[in-house]
Amino acid sequence: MNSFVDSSNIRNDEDALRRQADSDGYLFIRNFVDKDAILQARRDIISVLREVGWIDDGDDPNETITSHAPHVSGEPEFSPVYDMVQCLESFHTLAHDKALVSVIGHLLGDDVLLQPSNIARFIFPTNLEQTTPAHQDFVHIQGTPDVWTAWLPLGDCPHSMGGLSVLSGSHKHGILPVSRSLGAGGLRAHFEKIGGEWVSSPFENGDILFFHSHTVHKGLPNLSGNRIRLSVDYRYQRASDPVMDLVLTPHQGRLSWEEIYKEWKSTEFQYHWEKYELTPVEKVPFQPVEESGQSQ
Ligand SMILES: O=C(O)CCC(=O)C(=O)O
Repeated sequence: MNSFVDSSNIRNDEDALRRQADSDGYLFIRNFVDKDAILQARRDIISVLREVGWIDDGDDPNETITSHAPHVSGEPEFSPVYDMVQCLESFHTLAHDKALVSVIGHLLGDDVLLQPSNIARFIFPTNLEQTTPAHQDFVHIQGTPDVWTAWLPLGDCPHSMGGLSVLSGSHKHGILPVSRSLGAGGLRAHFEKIGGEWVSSPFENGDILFFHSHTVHKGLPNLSGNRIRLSVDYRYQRASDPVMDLVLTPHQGRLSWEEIYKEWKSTEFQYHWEKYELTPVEKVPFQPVEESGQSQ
């Protein structure tokens, strides 16, 4: 697979970033996000996953070796652990990284809204059929097409751990039909007819990928054999655009914001979206098609 186009050398050039984002539907920038903030979130998540036994005990607080049976989002055992991670201040604070938000400002303008429903992912190495299928985020987050996702692994992510791949230029083809699938989101986009090239690169700590809500992308299998891949995805839009009501609630909807904020030390980023007058809209269900092309 070919590498991402590397936009590191245009990181401060607003027009060039916009041109690149418009051309390929994504931006990949190396060595960009505050590494200490990433490592703090990584350590906090690892500490939760150690507490529940999903990551093996060891001397290195940054290590994600697992000998535990795999778990995926949607299983009853997954939810309480995911909710513990949702309560971590460092995980939500990272979404406000100044460099990261400045790129979104270049793409969208000044009134940037971070959709508060931040997502953490822990991808086990042993259930590869649950690798995130090719999809467009718009199907899940709606509101406005002008949403940009920031995806970053928490720490290094060599090819052996998978990572994320993007179908370059696919954001120009509108919303594609979907079928039910295993893996995060549960829906697979029918991208086969639109052409384009799948691209990806290994990530080092601090590297980041941005992509448009219409850009087709997929997870790559975690082939490390024994390590959990940790990553986050954060989503940004204009505050003046409609926003789907569900993304204003904590991801997966079990906790309240009060519960999430209970142990936080700072109030700086709590209820950050309330300074805007938002236009919430309801989610419109997408009808999956059968693989034969028949509507269900
Ligand atoms: O990390 C993954 O496996 C999937 C992430 C993703 O698809 C997304 O951020 O939309």
